Amino acid sequence: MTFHEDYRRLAERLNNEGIDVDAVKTKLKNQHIETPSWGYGNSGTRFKVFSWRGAARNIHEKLADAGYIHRLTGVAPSVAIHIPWDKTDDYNALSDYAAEQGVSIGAVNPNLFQEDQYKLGSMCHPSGSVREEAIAHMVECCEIMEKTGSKALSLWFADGTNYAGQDSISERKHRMEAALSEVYKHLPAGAKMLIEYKFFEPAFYHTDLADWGMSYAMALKLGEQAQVLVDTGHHAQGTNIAHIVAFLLDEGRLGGFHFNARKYADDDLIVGTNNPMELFEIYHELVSAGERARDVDYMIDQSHNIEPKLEAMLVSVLNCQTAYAKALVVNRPLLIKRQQDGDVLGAHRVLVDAFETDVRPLLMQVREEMGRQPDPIAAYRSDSYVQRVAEERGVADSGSGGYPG
Ligand code: PSV
Ligand code: MN
Repeated sequence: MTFHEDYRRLAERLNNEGIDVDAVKTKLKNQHIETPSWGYGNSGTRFKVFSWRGAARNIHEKLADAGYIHRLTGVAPSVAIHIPWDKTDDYNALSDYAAEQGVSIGAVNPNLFQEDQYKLGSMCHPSGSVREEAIAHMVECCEIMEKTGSKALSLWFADGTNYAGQDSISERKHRMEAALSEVYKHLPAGAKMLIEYKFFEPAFYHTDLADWGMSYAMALKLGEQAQVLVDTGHHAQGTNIAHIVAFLLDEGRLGGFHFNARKYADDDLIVGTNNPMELFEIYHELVSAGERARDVDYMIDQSHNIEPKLEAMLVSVLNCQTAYAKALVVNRPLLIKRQQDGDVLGAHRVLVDAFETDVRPLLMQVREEMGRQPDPIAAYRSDSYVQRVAEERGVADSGSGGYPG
């Protein structure tokens, strides 16, 4: 195949730069991107959900699809679940079914935004009884973690207010602290609580955890198991996410990512499409942090509407793989030297050189060594899986568990 010669030339170039290509390949083989169950069902915007023929209708079909993505890529071995969308009576059976599909259950995401009682919030709701219900739901999710072997409780709150004076911001903060510390006691041993933030939507005057600093403050109060989750779509325009990542890594509090791409708001587009340089910068900070990035969870959080579900997920995983590969081929000794010399553009050039490196032959080689198809998109496009599930499943109504829009 043609890529072998390209790979040989690239490996030679990298070796000449002092980069250990075998070590790079080992890291790429150990990469782990978690896909979300809600990315496999019908989902969309608040204007319209375009139903997709063959979209998964239940958690079993979602796990089967995730297993397919893992078979194609070799780097997506776990699936985040959302409760109650993915609720089932028998979580042991669900874990077994996931294992049969070649995947495991990853982060458990409680849903604290779709019930009527959460109109004014969940953890920060003015009513103590609503807060109790929210806490009980999260404790139930901790129990599901025990049963499924999940190691992450991933929390995002739609809590906030729409108008100045609607509620006391500081009181709501106290309610959040109290509720989180209650839930923290129920975390399974060795598990993480991931605290996500978002500066707007669905609340528009203030959200109770608006940025990384607020999540970080909560995590510090709770304890070591509490960590910040960075969703790349949850920042104001122009925010330097790589800086946030570097800071949290240095503090030992970066728990994980929700990857997606955005242009205007929380657009949930395919990660690395309109922001490849930003994704590379993030991975560069992760690679630079070395061992300090060891326990970070990498998850996709996207909700596709007009894109074919499986191809969108596949491209998402591959884009993360590409960004990681580019970050791994940064000539670090040269970068450090130029930084110390105060060589502004020379240092920048080292990053640009890595970003502009065509890592496709390297990734093809890695996939071949992993026993996968070198080009997963070509493999997917010539495969019958999509056609088969379209025939078997037909068109589900939009209530198949996912963002209804
Ligand atoms: C909503 O903005 C959101 O995308 C959050 O990021 C959550 O992580 C996700 O949905 C799942 O509830
Ligand atoms: Mn998210």
